[in-house]
Amino acid sequence: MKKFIRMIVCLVVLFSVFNTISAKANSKDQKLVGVILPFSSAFVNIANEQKNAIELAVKEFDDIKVIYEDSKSDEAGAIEAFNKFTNMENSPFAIISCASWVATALHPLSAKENIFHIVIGSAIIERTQPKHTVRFTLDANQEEKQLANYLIKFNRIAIYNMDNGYGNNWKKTIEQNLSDKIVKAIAYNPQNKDFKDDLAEIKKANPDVLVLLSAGNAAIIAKQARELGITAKFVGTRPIERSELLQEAQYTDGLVYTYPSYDRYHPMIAKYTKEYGNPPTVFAVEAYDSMKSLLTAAKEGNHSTEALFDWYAGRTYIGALGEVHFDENGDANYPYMYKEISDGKFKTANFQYSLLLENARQEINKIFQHIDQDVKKTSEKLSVYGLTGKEVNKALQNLFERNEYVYDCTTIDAKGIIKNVYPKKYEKIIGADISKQPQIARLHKTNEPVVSEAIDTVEGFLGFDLEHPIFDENGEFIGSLSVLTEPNFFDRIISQKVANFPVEMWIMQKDGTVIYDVNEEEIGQNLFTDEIYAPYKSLIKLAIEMSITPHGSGGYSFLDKKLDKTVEKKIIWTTIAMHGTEVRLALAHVKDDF
Ligand code: COI
Ligand code: CYT
Repeated sequence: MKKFIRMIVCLVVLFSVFNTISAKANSKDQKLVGVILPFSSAFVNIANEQKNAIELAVKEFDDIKVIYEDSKSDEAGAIEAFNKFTNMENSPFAIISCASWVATALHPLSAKENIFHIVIGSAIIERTQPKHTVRFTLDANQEEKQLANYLIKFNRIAIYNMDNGYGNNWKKTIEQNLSDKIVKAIAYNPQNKDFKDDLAEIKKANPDVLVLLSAGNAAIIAKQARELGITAKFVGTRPIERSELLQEAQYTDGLVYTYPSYDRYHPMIAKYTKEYGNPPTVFAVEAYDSMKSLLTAAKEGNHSTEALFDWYAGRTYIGALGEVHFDENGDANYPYMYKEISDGKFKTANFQYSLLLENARQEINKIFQHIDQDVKKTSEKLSVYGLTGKEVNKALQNLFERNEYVYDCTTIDAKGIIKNVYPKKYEKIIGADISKQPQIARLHKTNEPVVSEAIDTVEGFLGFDLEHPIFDENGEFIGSLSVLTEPNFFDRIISQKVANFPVEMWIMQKDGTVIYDVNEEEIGQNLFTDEIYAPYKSLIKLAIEMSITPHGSGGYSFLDKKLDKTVEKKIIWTTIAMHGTEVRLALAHVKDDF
């Protein structure tokens, strides 16, 4: 009997335990969202801005409740706030939180509690759990690549960063990529008001640029730095665009920083400005998009963590941030650009167009020069070995393996017949007569190295051929050594150079042929003669000017990046020249994007 009672008690206990577990897992309020913001902290202005923007988004939906909790200034505060939500009898179906350190602290907890989690204002997150957390902020690694493009021109970099999960991790990222240039790095408590001692240390290191990984504090820091006689350029990141900086414009003037190029014409921007008296920063823009997208997903019937995560993953969401692409991990990607403080305002930095164009030109040039020197050296070797045979095979293979942008290497005889090729898999082109290709004719005439224009190669694609003549030991011309660039040669270089900037680059030959564009359909088309360009008179006029002028700028109207609608574009161009062939490298951006 005793045994029986014990068994019953056991069962009852088990049952009730099971019941509370399952009750807890199920009792989510599908109308309730929890929001955790750093109200009692140095970032109170950011928190208030986010709250305002969230209220705007919520107004567009019926019957939604939002509860705000204060994460205060650190991880402990955030966890306390999170526990308040999960201990509720009817807990929120989703939680939105701000700040990198909060994101990293709450990410494993939201997975454990199986609650859907959105993070905003979080450039850093240490992800350990799949499929629970969606992030609206671009990762610091991405932003840093863009910032580094600018920082690289300085020689003595000092870093002054907030001592938290944002500042410390961002600093590490810069250190990883530019370590040999860093002369000083100090972390500061964001609650401080006096930074003079640290700044005196920084001054001693004599930096030519001071990177401030800061929010509104940057205003006082800039003031105290200038008063101490620090003349270094100020450089910042996304959280630095705070109104405090304009109040100290005489000290912050010239600050350059990376920032999202969000949609300035989105109705949310005007609505926010009207409602709250100040224009929003990207913190509000992100907060608005996060809440609006979440409530849209919920309205479509998604409430479980899994369904919500899947709604975002792989999606391109169009909101106030512009076009936001979420990858499979739940991380957002969207364009950033350079901004600067000038004339007391936050402005799009004009230098970015020429900087990006020049960087791309130099990169393409450097690769061409490198290949060119290698082809030259190899062609000299072949004066002993000739055009075929074991040694030639080896030389072609080595040349190929040293140059990642090369599609194949060939030897061509004095009549213009291909004699040998590496890789061997293309051997069916051996014997092809390419004497009619203009660069071969030119090489035969001058016996000088050549670079072709875009040619229909015997390999079967539109390619570029770089050739050096081969002379035998008596100085007789016996043929040439050729390398063909990969079909995606320009794309591989340029897509990296414009990555995440709201600009596009294209390349035109002087005869009007488009030899590179993000739209593959355009490659090989001629701007002067092809039908798709005919309706765009301003573009044709510009192309004519480009064909006769090595450097310049202008404007035209044409289809946007996705060939959807006609937009006004601004453009600058420059020239890449190699062995008598010139092409125009152009950078264009939509006027309205800034
Ligand atoms: C970030 O962590 O990415 C932020 O922007 C946090 C902000 C409160 C400074
Ligand atoms: N192919 C090649 N012309 C071609 O068509 N490999 C060199 C030159």
